[in-house]
Amino acid sequence: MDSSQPFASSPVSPTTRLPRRSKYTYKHLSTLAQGAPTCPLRVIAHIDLDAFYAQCETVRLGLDPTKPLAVQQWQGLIAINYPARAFGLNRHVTVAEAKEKCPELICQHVATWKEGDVKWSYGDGDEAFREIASRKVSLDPYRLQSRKILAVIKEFLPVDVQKVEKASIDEVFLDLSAQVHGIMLERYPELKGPPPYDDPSEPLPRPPTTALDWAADALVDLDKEHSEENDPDWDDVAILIASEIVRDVRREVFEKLHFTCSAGISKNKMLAKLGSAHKKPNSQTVIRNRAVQHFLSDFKFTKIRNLGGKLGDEIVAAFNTDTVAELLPIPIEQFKRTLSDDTGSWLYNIIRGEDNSEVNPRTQIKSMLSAKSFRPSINTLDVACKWLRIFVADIYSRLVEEGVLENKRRPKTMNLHHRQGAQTRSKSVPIPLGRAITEEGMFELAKSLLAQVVVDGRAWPCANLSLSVGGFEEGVQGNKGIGSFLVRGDDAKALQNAQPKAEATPPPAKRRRVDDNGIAKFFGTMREDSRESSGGDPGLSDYEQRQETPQQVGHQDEQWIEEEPEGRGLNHPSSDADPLLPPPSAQFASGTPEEAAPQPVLQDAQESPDSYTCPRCSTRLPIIDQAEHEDFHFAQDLQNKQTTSPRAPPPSTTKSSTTGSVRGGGSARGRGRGRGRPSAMSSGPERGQKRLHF
Ligand code: TTP
Ligand code: CA
Ligand code: CA
Repeated sequence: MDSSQPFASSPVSPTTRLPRRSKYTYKHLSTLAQGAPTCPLRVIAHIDLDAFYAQCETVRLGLDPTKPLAVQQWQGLIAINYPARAFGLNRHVTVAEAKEKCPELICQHVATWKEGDVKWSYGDGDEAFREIASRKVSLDPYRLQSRKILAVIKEFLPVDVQKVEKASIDEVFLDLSAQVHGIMLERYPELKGPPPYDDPSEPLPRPPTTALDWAADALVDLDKEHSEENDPDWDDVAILIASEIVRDVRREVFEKLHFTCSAGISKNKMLAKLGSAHKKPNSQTVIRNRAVQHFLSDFKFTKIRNLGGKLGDEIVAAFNTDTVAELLPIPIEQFKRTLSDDTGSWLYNIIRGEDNSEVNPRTQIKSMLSAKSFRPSINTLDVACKWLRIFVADIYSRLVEEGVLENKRRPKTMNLHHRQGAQTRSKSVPIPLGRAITEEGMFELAKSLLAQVVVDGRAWPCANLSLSVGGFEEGVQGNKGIGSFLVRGDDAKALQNAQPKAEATPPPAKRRRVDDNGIAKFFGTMREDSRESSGGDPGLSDYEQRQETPQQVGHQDEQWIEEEPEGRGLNHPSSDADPLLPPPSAQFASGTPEEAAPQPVLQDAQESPDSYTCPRCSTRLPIIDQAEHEDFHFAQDLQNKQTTSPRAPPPSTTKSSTTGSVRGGGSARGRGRGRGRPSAMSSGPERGQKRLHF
């Protein structure tokens, strides 16, 4: 399908000698300078690192890149370098199978955090797998390389015209239009104009008919109606210049960091992305405008951006085909009828290679998440807090890289998602403005969120915990006092809460939430609209919940969450089950079957050998609820401790309305709330306090 033959123009023929006019106008040329998405001369590149994690390990360990290497996560392989692929290895083989097929394979396990650690480390794969329950994968080393690569690319491209979008950990889109425009004017001064009759709709002169040197690029063959005998027009020239730039970028990345990558160059993002995967490794593929139909017609449309998931499946079902070629004869009206007007026209255009989506240079992170699924589930606050420590260390190190120490950017909120069975509960809290974000401070906030879950009851067993920070904002740099900039809305509230009481202005009355259980008042910084839901954090998209995200969330391909996989070890985003989210059917309102069904009441707990009486509050509870009940006291002790701290609002005088829901020996399981709770707050021996030392 592609030819590596240099594209040579034909000698000037009698027909081309006549009016040598381009198909493109001066107007088109000026829209190229602006990088307009509708410009027919537009040039976009997509760069994707070859076997990325594997290359990271090869580079980190200083290994010979021709040696087969795979990156292992528990017992699965998540990245396989090209020398290893030559042995037929792919992501679907196990470590044992891989070693059988390729005995000299180097298997490097990803870095992990170990429960209780404050730093991730590299270690032996077998050991990591044995300790899967107490370890969590860290992608920090790959993020670091990713950032370095992005920095090299940005440094290499001219600052004033660059448009770079980080699309995933190992991919970028470049809109090269403006840069290419500049080079075209330098190389072909006849383009500088002005246009004849000062009319921008006048066609440009034809480019000179010298051969275009495509160097070692993979050139996709032209559509049927075109031939290499046709002289090139400016779109060919533009794409050739882009291809030169991309070759230089790739060379720079290799020379500076020793990474190879592949690239696609075409008129839009969708084609460029298909192009980068077309010939790997270490190659670039050029899809000229005249080659688009030919290139696309062989494709399954499910390979196209945004058609890989559910929408693609629906289209396959509706039209009984998965190929672009078979969709092409279908009229737009039929697409619209079947799929809605917007999706129908989008599909009609996309299979014709039309995609006006812009390269979005905002590569700022929108949220950061650190999570762990527990198998088996965890059952105590001590263990949960150890994980919170790791999540905080993980997120904090990323925050530092984001410039949080210099107060360049800082997150506004912290969220904790807690999953038990099919139910996920989310708690969120504003991160107080006006003081530095520290690891310790974050840990305290995280614990306060967890304590809220515990106090609500039904915290254990816990199948998944995830901590995220979000709502990133530009911070204030330099030594500006807190009063020297304007603080609004939630920030103002957070700030008020963060100030020592004497300095704080009380929030407006309507904002002051009367929280019956008093916990909101105790956690002075708790968001007043603190949410609880079964569907994750409604403030974050599914995509954001999964990972550290660039600003734009539309691009869903090839994004990996850095938590343990469902199934056999891969975090493929297209896998059916999202470990962080409940299945759609699991709505909080409807409750789990256990919640919906009336629970048996302990008729005479005193006689039951499986019950115990809490020495602190004299509540009698089933023995299985003992740990949770003790955690409840712990959380309440923490509450009391914090209530008396100078920064927190005054202690609540409102008694928790839910404390009354559990009477000694009565049902401890009312609708998912109150399980394991005492019948009244009491100040018995401070047994739970010792658990403060994590
Ligand atoms: P990809 O770019 O899809 O793959 P790759 O870079 O390993 O190989 P290629 O040369 O074909 O581009 O993914 C980038 C990294 O993301 C990959 O190195 C490891 C990680 N990843 C997973 O963790 N799980 C997965 O299922 C996939 C596909 C990738
Ligand atoms: Ca890649
Ligand atoms: Ca990729």
